[in-house]
Amino acid sequence: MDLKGCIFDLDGVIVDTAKYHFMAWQRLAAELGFEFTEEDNEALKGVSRMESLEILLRKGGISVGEKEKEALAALKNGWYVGLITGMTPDEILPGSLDLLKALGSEGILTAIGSASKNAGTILQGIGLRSMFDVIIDGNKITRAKPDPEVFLKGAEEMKLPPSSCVVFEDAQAGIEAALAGGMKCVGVGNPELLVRADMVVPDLSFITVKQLRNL
Ligand code: B16
Ligand code: MG
Repeated sequence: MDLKGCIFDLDGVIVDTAKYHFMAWQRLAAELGFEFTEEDNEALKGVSRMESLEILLRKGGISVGEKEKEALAALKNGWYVGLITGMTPDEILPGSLDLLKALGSEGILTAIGSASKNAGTILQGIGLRSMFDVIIDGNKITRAKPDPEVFLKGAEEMKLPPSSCVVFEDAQAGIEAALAGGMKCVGVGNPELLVRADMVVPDLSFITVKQLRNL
């Protein structure tokens, strides 16, 4: 492919904030009086905050009104922000920095394409904000993955056609979003769980710019 841009999901690709989301959701479930396991948490990866809450409430067999939902989501987010505020560059996942540097040195543009409204806080903590040309996060989009909006906006802000962009994603909904947007997609994680990606790697240290150009 004629590679000109790379769009990275944040949670699960650049950093593992899923563990902090889990701690905060688990605390909310405990306050509501039911158990929420790490296995339950899998269904929340890449999913928006409100959709995640819906899944959690279904698991607990709890039904509440819209106002209460907003309050519960805000409570969880407050705990979550408390956990991510202390993040440091040590938490950058393997291979991320080297790949970003290699892409930069070859003139390939880079973007974040994340569902999180807290992407700014995370990037600030891990010190990677300046490594990305474009940041599209949950504050800039109206439709959640698997809708391609987040990645299409990333390509648009980089002023690139989707066909010249590769997306890196750890969630199946994100892979579907990339493909729906007409982009190539590298899955990051377990190949048995990530289907339809053009290739799947355990983490970003397993991928080279040359391999990306060959997609
Ligand atoms: P927030 P990503 C996603 O980030 C997370 O994977 C998902 O678990 C979370 O619910 C979502 O962001 C919204 O996050 O509550 O911080 O707005 O994988 O798209 O980078
Ligand atoms: Mg993710």
